[in-house]
Amino acid sequence: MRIIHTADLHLGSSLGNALPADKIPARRRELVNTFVKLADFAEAGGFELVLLSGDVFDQDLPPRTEKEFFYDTIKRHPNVNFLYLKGNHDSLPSYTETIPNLFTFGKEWTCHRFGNVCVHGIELPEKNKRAAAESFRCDPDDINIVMLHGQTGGAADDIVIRDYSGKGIDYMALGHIHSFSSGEIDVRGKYAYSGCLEGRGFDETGEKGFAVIDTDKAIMPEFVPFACRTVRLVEADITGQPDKQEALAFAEKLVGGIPKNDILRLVFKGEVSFDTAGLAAIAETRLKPMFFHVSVKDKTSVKPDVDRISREETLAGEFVRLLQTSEIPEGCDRGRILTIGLKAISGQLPDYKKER
Ligand SMILES: [Mn+2]
Repeated sequence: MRIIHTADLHLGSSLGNALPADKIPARRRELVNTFVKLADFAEAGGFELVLLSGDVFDQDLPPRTEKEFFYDTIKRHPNVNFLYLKGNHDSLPSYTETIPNLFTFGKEWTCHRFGNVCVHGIELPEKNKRAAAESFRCDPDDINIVMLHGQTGGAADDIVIRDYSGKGIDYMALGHIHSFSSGEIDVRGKYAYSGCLEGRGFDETGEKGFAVIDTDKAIMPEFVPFACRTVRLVEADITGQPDKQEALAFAEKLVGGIPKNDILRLVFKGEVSFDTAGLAAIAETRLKPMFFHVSVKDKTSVKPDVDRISREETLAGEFVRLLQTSEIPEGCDRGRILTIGLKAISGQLPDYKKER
């Protein structure tokens, strides 16, 4: 039996932290559409089960559009069984009707059987997730899949993987962590986080998709990239670049191979000998037509020509001479004081702070 494991769709996300207001409605529709495409993919590829390991919706009371789309998609794919375990964002039931190919879970262990495949799940409490492991039972002669939502670790409020070892589990389909990762429960079982289906912000960079397993073979979760666009973080170290134009050209070359569809954050880094005021804004304007959305940050530090400035009969010169002969309190960075002081004197401090 071929099975898709996904989680953390976060349908109905506000997306306000990552995208400008004019891009949000389109991106929100994309989150829904990628789920529809996943259902199409499942049906076309003969997948019998789609496991949804929590946080399908971004909030307990999801927007009506997203809610309707989600349940309609399930109804329109009657040959695929959808198993929906609630997470910490969608902890209240949002289903109001019975759908024959939708299977849900609750606060006690529930098992849904499909031939020799048993899918067990429990909606874990916020505190003391460990207690659930003690009450877990299954028949080791079945193929046992466990769905859980939460982070793995060693504390009482974590999902502790070793608590589930030796219990006859073949696969744990986890949700909550937004990147794919996998590991071993014991000699028999594997666990995996599928990651989210689409990256929503600059804290969800890199390829996103779902995991597939085949219970007729040795179970080995395989990651399938599926997002319609990728959020990428690119760091451009412009140390040694002689001026703004060269720094821009360098950055443009660096991001040249990134697909036009993507969402990009470019961060300028390094120590430079020229004034970078306006660099981030110019780069953003230039790169804007190339991507769905671009955000540029300037995290460079300026390496001022201290020798030259220290000889000037200017306020900057006076500041540099004073700084050179001053004791710096412990924990303070002379270079940073120099950078911020010179920015303040030249009136660029507001820009400089905004760009960071
Ligand atoms: Mn979660």
